Amino acid sequence: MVNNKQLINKVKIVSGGSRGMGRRSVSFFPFMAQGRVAVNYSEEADRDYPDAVKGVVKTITTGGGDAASFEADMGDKKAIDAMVANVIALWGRIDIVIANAGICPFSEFLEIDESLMNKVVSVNQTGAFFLSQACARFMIKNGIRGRLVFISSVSSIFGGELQTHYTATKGAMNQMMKSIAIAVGKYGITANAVLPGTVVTDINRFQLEEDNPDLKEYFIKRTPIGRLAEPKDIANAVLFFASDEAEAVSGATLIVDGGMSVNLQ
Ligand code: RM4
Repeated sequence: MVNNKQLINKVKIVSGGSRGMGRRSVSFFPFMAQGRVAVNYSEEADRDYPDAVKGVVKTITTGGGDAASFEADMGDKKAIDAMVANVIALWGRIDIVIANAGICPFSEFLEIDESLMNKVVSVNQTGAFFLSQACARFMIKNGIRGRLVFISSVSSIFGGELQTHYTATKGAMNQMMKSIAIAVGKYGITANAVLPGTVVTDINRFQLEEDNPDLKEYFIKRTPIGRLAEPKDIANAVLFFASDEAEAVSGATLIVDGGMSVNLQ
């Protein structure tokens, strides 16, 4: 059993932490709510949710934790590097990175233009890369045996008709994670990926609950445990990868989807 207490004093940074899985990962667990948590958000991405990040910080601080919000577009390396420097300036360390920020504008294959493709790649793939790189650089310099946890997706191994851009970035994330795991292992740092199945969050709420509710029911019917995975289920997997008990787990991918992706026949 993972001992949450071991994580409380560690500094966590969650990209895209103001909403969706990032929010739940942050606020769901005591080890997050009572610890020191850097909650990344993007003003652009949260323009329709102006108070989201304040709510997350409040959840943590009222839970006895220490939290601060850090604005950075995860598609901008300079902004990422500045954010990491600010987290270090505030707390003096980074122990756990949850590279969660991701976008999935459902689009017809033939209608995806260069701008949209570059946006999805820059946030989902290169953003996660440069966040982990900046944090690993600090961990290595300071002898911190840290944890890099990437929020990938079942879409990294299965296709999606309206996700030709998104699935490419998640497949790349898995391979990136494996290579990073090799590169940082000698420093006692691990890198792993959680692969959520269909989890209803802001990224897909419109598609699943307004545009095509039948699709949500279809996914539920295909899920052996009888319900879709929820953000708390993803947070459980994050908790394990972030723990001391996962010291020998690196380069791993863990599907969290209630069994849906193996239920083909
Ligand atoms: C996931 C999976 C879900 C979709 C999200 C956006 O990888 O494909 O079905 O709703 O992406």
